[in-house]
Amino acid sequence: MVGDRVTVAPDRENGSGYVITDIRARKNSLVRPAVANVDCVLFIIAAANPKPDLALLDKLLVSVRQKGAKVILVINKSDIDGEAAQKLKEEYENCIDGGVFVASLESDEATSAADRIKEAIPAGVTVFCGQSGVGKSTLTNRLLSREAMQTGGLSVKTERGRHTTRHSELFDAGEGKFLIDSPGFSFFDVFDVGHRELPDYYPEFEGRPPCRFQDCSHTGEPGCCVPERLASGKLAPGRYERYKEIYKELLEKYKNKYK
Ligand SMILES: Nc1nc2c(ncn2[C@@H]2O[C@H](COP(=O)(O)OP(=O)(O)OP(=O)(O)O)[C@@H](O)[C@H]2O)c(=O)[nH]1
Ligand SMILES: [Mg+2]
Ligand SMILES: [Zn+2]
Repeated sequence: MVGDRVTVAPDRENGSGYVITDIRARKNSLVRPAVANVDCVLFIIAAANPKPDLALLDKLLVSVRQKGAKVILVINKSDIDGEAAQKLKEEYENCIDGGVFVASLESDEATSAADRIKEAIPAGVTVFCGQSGVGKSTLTNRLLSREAMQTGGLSVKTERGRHTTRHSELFDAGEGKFLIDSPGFSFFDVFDVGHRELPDYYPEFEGRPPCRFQDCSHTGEPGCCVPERLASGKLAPGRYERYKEIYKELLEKYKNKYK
């Protein structure tokens, strides 16, 4: 897998090149994109074109948190809809530990945006993740200051990305930072989380005051923290609506499995 730590030896049989003789144990690995030993996942969404799939983003956030990687969110294409970009920033600021950035990676301010993002990226391996056409390869090129990856437009008819990137590739960005550009995707079917553990991956439910019941599902129990969290602005209404949908989906899955 891209991100694997391996041992190589000269390829004696062919007289040139190397062969992998050993793959070290993986610290973690992601399914989509398929990469190993990830320290940080940098999600990119577009303010518009393509329309952000926030339910997909919320599920991905849960699954990355489960793997114990840090998360950064870049809201790109603010030139197309600056207001939508700001709104998304407010919606996600309370649940992303590595920073939320609004950017327009094709404009004059792209360099300063890329500098801010680069600073937030920790040492180690960071993988770029998001729908096709949001600007993952554009950001890769900005951070490396060269055209390392091909970028592509959107389909005029569907306003979706064209799946320009077809493989994951790791680059050395200096300062001990390694970046992986990856292909965009729009479905996330391997979501291996039980409904009971779902709340554990929402930082908005943490803190005081806690819910009356320790195993509160936050879907309407008495004494639940949600009304207070919504009122104080810690929990964004959109995030909560999608949480309830995801919870319902996981509960259905659980019931179907044991019926
Ligand atoms: N308007 C606008 N267009 C942008 C911006 N950033 C990137 N683009 C354009 O969006 C299109 C898609 O960019 P890519 O970097 O190829 O997107 P990607 O996420 O790598 O897409 P896949 O490889 O298909 O997953 C290209 O035409 C870029 O020029 C931006 O900030 N504003
Ligand atoms: Mg790409
Ligand atoms: Zn609750």
